[in-house]
Amino acid sequence: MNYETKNIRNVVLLGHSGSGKTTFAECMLFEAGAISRRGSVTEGNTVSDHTALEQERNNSLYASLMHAGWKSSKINILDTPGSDDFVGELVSSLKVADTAVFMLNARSGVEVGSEIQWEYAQNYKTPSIFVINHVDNDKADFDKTLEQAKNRFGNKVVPVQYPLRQGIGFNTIVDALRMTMYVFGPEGSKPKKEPIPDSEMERAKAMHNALVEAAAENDEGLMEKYFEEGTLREDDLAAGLRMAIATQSIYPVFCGSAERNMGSGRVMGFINDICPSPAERPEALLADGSTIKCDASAPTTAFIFKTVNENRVGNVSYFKVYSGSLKSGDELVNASNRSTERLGSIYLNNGKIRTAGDVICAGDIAATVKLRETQSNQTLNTKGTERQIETMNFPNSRIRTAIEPPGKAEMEKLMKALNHIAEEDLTLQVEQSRTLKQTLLHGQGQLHLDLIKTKVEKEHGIAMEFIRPRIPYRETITKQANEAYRHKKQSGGSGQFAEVHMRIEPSYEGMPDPAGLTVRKKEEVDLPWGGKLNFFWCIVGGSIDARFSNAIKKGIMNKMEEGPLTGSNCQDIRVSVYDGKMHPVDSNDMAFMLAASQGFKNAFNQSAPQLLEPIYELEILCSDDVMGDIMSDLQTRRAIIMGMGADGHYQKITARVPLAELYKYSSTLRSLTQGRAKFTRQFIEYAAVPNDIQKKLVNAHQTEMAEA
Ligand SMILES: Nc1nc2c(ncn2[C@@H]2O[C@H](COP(=O)(O)OP(=O)(O)OP(=O)(O)O)[C@@H](O)[C@H]2O)c(=O)[nH]1
Ligand SMILES: [Mg+2]
Repeated sequence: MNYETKNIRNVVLLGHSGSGKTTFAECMLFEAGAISRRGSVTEGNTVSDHTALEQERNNSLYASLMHAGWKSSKINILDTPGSDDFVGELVSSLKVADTAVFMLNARSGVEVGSEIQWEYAQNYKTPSIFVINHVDNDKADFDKTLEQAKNRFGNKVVPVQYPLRQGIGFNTIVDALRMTMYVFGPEGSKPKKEPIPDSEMERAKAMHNALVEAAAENDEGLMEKYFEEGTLREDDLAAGLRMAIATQSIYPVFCGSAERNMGSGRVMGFINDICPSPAERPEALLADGSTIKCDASAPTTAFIFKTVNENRVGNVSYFKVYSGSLKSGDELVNASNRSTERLGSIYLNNGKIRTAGDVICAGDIAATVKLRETQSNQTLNTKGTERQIETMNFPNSRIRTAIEPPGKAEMEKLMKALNHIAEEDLTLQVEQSRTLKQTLLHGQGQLHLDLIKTKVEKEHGIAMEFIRPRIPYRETITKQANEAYRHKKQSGGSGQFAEVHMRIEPSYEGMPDPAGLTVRKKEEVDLPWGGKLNFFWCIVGGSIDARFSNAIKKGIMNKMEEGPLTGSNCQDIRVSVYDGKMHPVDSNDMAFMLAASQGFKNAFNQSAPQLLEPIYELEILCSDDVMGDIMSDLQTRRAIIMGMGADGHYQKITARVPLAELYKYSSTLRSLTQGRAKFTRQFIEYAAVPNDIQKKLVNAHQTEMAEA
């Protein structure tokens, strides 16, 4: 069956881990008749959590695409993992969703994972609705959860429903939009509709009026009608709500129990009736800043938001059609690399179950296989159009680890596997660091990296061990020194001779020229690892030929790459070469390079060298009760607290911490707070390593060199 743009609803399920997204998705599919039996997360047989790893862990690890026909709509459902470690899945799903359904847990209230995801949804300006789930839990508190949601997400959070008899006996929902009461049988599913009893009328009416007001607020015509008649007719109310949702002027709240399959049908009805189709969203942004209209009759533009490598199938590419339509056999051109892709089969997904799709219209989401040259974040167009959908931005990595290098042959295989995984997981970076002489993985958290390890081992059959990553220290100097160095060597017939006199100083912006020297030429070299070398040629009277200046600079750069203190990169140094000697026969580039290297090293050691370490700024979001533990842990990490205070009903701590003290921070924070805190980190600056630590590091390096 082909769906038109106006009947497409792209929905992403968001919410803290355990809030019930996967269970709710299962209800949606079951209610829509897409599956005949409702699976459960604990039994490992849901449509969404279909990978072996997810079933083992009873958690979603990947976003999965499903779809359900509901009335006239095709609802595409993207179920995301709640854990912050898999934020990449959230970013790509939000990119293509037109409505976010936030699941909240009525027992635990608004949890930190939902808060962070809320920020993402706000950045994408995604219309959002809430479902307060778990109301069948004996400790469920709908009102408190609603209050917290209003507190945190603002007064546009407006309830549509509330539960009666919440807790173990829960079976009834009062719906203030329809002014109906839904009473469920023990199996949930389709409820009986009953009139709202008198005892609930006052509350239901007040809620209804609040909804009517919210619906009228955005439209003068509706507002007038509302004032005249004191209420709105059903179709006006629907039209007002449609506008309010699409413009994020209201975030309606539903309730239910996914476990008992109570409430999902009504939410799907609302998605069908009120939530925006892709064409009712603002036009999508293109990379060049212009926008694209969701118009099925325009030339085709499709964006690959996710690629998954599947056993025996190869790459499965998930795409959203932003304009036009596509079908199997179409030829499209990749806007990034100009390659032409002839589309093979088109699939509609329900987790791992794929059915053949026909024409996929603007706004719809589907998958295809065997694209040759196209990856995630790339756009395919009808020949002759060159649009590039604005690409997805993934957050900075928050954790890194090094890999114990296996043998050479194994290493090649390992790198191939890792690069393969990094192609589908855009939050994983694989770095072969020349400076640190380590292969590093950068990711979102310990769970994320552990998952990569499991994949490498299980799917690629390669053992991979994590080891502590080295710290990219830097070396610099704090005072001036002069050094005259002569390199002289007689080997066989010809000899080597070069003498270089240099002054080295810590360099900074706006620094005056070196006193007492005549500067002939200034070069500012941007070092490949960051920072600068200012190289000044101050030779007067031809004591060294200018043709040797490059060799001298190279000698200095070599030493700067492996600094004298700990073998780390050096930065922010000015070297002025002001005198020296040449030999008419024995002087050559090699001799000057060696003289400059050694001379630089000697000068460096006399210039009060200073080791620098990377400092990261952590932003930690946590609940009050775990704040003390987080703070005392930070004290042990040489942290400088930059700020601390309430952020909604959470606490936000901002602290600067040396990278060297952040090893395994993600796991520590998780176990310290039982997952009730989240953090982001960002590189801020290089700062001086304290003296005692510098001494230890230098000694350790000397010992390592002596042993090598
Ligand atoms: N009592 C009760 N349990 C529920 C409800 N919804 C989900 N659960 C249970 O809560 C657990 C977590 O549910 P999931 O559906 O896996 O939660 P999720 O939001 O998908 O979690 P992640 O995939 O980790 O983000 C499962 O054991 C469910 O059976 C509910 O409404 N009531
Ligand atoms: Mg899940």
